[in-house]
Amino acid sequence: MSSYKLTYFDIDGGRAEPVRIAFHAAGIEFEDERLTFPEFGKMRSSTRFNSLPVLEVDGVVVTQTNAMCRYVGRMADLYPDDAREALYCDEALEAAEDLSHRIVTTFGLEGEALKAAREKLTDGWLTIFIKGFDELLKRGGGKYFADKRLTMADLKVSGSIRWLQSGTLDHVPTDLVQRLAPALAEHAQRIAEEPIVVAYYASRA
Ligand SMILES: N[C@@H](CCC(=O)N[C@@H](CS)C(=O)NCC(=O)O)C(=O)O
Repeated sequence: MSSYKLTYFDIDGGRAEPVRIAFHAAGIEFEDERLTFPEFGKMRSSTRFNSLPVLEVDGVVVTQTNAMCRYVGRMADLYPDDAREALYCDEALEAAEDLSHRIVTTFGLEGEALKAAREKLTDGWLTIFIKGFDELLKRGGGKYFADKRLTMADLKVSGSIRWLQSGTLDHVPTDLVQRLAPALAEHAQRIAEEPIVVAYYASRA
């Protein structure tokens, strides 16, 4: 039996969260190493690309969240077998990564500079990505992004949407998604209520 260790920040969210949920859904035990930000600061330069998450599979280190999403997603039956549906799933996974990178460019700013950057982000990239995800959801049939069933794409994109709605991103209106794409807001809520997601958080309680 293989051993798995997933290292990420001590938050219930972010890049590693879909991977944690998928491990749990697959019934695969894994070491869930959770670091504080200062702890990460100390070991940052020892990670391959100076970032988290890092997954160890039988002691072999792997990086890149979407690679992990596909790998663990297959084991959890949360990744399409069909090549076309996998393409759709991947498109949503990669777009969610791009969205994170756009948001991260505003980290570290303060005061008026932060306000200006977040307002520009809201009217620019956030609007573009929200509308884009809405389009992907419509293409998938309105309920899921791919394969007419729950996949890693739903777990990942709904996490991003909940982040936008959370109020933790100062100057990003929490009702932005609801205003621009109500179906996407409804999707995020529905995915949070999916049995495998509920079961994962129950296991954390
Ligand atoms: N392409 C990488 C990006 C990883 C990444 O940027 N992770 C963030 C945390 S979610 C990080 O470690 N940032 C620390 C830093 O840039 O110093 C992936 O998909 O895993």
